Amino acid sequence: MPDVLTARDAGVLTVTLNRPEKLNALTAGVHAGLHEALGEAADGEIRAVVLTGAGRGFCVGQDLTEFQGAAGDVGAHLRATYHPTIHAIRGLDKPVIAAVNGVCAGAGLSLAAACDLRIAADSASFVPGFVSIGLIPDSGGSWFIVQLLGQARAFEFMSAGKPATAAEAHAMGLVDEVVEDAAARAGERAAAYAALPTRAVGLTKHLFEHAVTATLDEQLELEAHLQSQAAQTDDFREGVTAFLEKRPAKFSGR
Ligand code: LHQ
Repeated sequence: MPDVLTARDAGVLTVTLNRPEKLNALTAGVHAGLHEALGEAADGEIRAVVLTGAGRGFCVGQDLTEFQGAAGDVGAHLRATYHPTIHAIRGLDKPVIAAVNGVCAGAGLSLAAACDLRIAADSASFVPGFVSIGLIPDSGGSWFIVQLLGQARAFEFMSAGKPATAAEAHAMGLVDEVVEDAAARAGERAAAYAALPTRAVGLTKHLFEHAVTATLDEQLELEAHLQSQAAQTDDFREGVTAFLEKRPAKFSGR
């Protein structure tokens, strides 16, 4: 079986990390599969993406057996494999929803944090991981987790190394929803996104990403620039026409 599976259902692409016996630890093979899957997600017919794990784990980060004996140049490994994955998720102009079906640790936690939404199973757990083996948060973890939790709580969580339950993760703002079946709920959320004006959703993602480091004037300018693009879409025309005709809009994603 491939290390990463993809399945299409209408406008939704589900990407499943598929090393269940190793809780979907990330190897070079998983990275290659993930890059390919995220490339498929860029297809114009895909309007929302779900990222999940097979079995009882979401993803436990780097497969530590690849670093047995000698770690080698970890920085180079991050740049060559993890950074493109994180950029692919953030650069995708459609929502990526993490269905955190089970344990999520280390770079797996960073991966979930890089997604646009996180739906956790009530049985999921969130393991900082890094500090417990003498490492620091990587794969964007030091950026996304600060965005989600704020600097002080992010430091407390990531430096203490203590796992959080799904309920605790929800309380601290790490996950958006806790449900019994994360994949089913993430599928529902993705299907709802796939019926929305996809370009507007993608531009909103880009706009909010930019807001993190922008001044107000820079943000006002980007809003004006991107709104011009949104106003050129079929979905804008359909949205206004449907409103005026007092009927539900049917958005094509174009
Ligand atoms: C694993 C792993 C794993 C391999 C479970 N590797 N096999 C570092 C370097 C370079 C670049 C990128 O970034 C990073 C950052 C990282 O991501 S470092 C890795 C951070 N992750 C961890 O430290 C998690 C290590 N795993 C654990 O602490 C436990 O497995 C947890 C608490 C996640 C789950 O515990 P259990 O539910 O008791 O499951 P288990 O420990 O029995 O694991 C099941 C299997 O998965 C087991 O294999 P086995 O053949 O013995 O059944 C584990 O060895 C394997 N596994 N994590 N990261």
